[in-house]
Amino acid sequence: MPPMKVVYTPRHLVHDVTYETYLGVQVPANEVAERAERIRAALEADGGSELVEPTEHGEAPILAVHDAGLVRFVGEAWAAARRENLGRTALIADTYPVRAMFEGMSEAAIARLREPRAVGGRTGWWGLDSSNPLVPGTAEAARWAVDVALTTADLVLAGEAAAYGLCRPPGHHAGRSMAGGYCFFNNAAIAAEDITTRTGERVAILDVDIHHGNGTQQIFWRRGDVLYASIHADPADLYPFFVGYADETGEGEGEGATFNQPLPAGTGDAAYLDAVDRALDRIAGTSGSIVVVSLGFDTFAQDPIGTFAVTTAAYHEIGRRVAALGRRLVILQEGGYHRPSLGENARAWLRGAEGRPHDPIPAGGFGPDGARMPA
Ligand code: OKP
Ligand code: ZN
Repeated sequence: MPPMKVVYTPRHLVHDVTYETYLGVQVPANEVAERAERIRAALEADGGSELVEPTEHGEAPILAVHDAGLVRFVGEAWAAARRENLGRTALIADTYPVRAMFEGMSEAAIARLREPRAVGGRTGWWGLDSSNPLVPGTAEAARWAVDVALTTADLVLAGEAAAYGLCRPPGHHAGRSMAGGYCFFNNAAIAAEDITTRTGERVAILDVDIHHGNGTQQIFWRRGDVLYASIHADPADLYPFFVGYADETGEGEGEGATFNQPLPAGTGDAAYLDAVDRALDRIAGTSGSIVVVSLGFDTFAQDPIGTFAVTTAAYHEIGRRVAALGRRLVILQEGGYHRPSLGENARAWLRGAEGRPHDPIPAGGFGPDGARMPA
């Protein structure tokens, strides 16, 4: 396969996040604009791949996956927060409707709970965690990230063997009615839903970000037509903590269509590749011709918030094995926070998927403009 098309828009830049909070402490943000710019620059410098602008797809494909209230909240939140006149630069919730608050209440009583009026309450109502800053450009960027995902799906539905969408912000923690984990809309879930609706085929989602994609799992939990296969750090040790265990397999029509492989901290290439093979075996056992890949590079040894030890060479091999399934690939960016390695890791993964040699970059690495530097 020749170098694949890369869907990218600079509109992500307005999601300009500076800080997040980690257990209440303000720390420099991990999910920053530089991430996508590094990847774009590296792929451009590598040559061959064609940058494609996303096209607008409107709200309907988002509403096929997300509650209208979440979409409204993300759209209104910044303006509502600004009305408080605190001079804030980001909005982060502090009060969440955790399950213990409703312990003992019936499903009917729980169903009568409602979205608060105050922006603080609304942010908790639609949120998962307090590491998820919403900034003035978040709504716009989140919408464009969905359009990047849907345009990537369009390319594949139009016959491309594979295409890569440089989504930012990422998506796999966003549930039907919930933002969180740097995610606002679930780009991969929206693309998968769009693909299965338009083709009538089953779709598989392979999630290789180090974090379990709780949002994607939740959205398709009762769905038999969308397989969710994820490889991630044991939720007992890492965000999102509360779901992602191997005994979560879906329910109802979806029984057996969730396949979680939690792995221990320190997992390296060999054990990781074995898990990839198991996920691919499972996918091969389902019908359908398209796989959506939730691609994270936070499994990388040097990732600042990850706990695995996967190498750049392994990313090439993972890309190769995923493509060897023989299905068409809608590859969508999720996490990955070691900024200096992101470009090279994306380049290695995509080259593997394209069937091109890894051709590691010289010791000098990439220059600031993404150009290959001599050793
Ligand atoms: C998003 B994706 C670290 C707190 C991290 C959120 C992690 C979200 C990861 N200081 N909490 O899956 O890469
Ligand atoms: Zn992640």
